[in-house]
Amino acid sequence: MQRTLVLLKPDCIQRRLIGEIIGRFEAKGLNIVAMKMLHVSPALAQEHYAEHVAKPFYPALEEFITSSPIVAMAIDGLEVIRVVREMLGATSGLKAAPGTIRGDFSSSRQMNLVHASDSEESAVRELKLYFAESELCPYAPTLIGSFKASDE
Ligand code: 3AN
Repeated sequence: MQRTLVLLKPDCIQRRLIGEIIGRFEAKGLNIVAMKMLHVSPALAQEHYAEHVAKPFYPALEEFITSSPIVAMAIDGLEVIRVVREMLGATSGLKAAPGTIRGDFSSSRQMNLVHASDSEESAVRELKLYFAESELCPYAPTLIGSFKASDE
């Protein structure tokens, strides 16, 4: 079992795609174990995008991610870090394959709707930025037998 951080970014909220995109994670059988709406501050943006802070595109990225509220989620599942990244598709909506979230709904590299952690290390770091341990609500899904075999 793994846990990943997923953010529905300002463009997702502005375009009224919250339900559509959460629906994809639910339909896949993943477990949403925490969720909240928040406004990302410049300080949180700098922590979240630490690897990009020094890059020329960072000011525009910070302006975008702080422009409207976002929805943050913690999602559990088998191999969920890779599975969710594959559900999102390539970073640019122009390159993301049809059938992926970005491939179906985005035509932009910046307005690409959703962020998800890209490794176990990033997931641990990013989950702590958005959720206190006490905000996580892990639960045993009663429908688990309809989503996977007992030895998977
Ligand atoms: P992902 O969201 O797929 O993990 P990252 O972390 O490489 O992609 O990029 C995060 C955000 O940084 C992108 N959504 C985009 O807004 C911005 N970004 C990344 N690379 C570039 C680039 N070369 N030029 C402009 N913006 C970029």
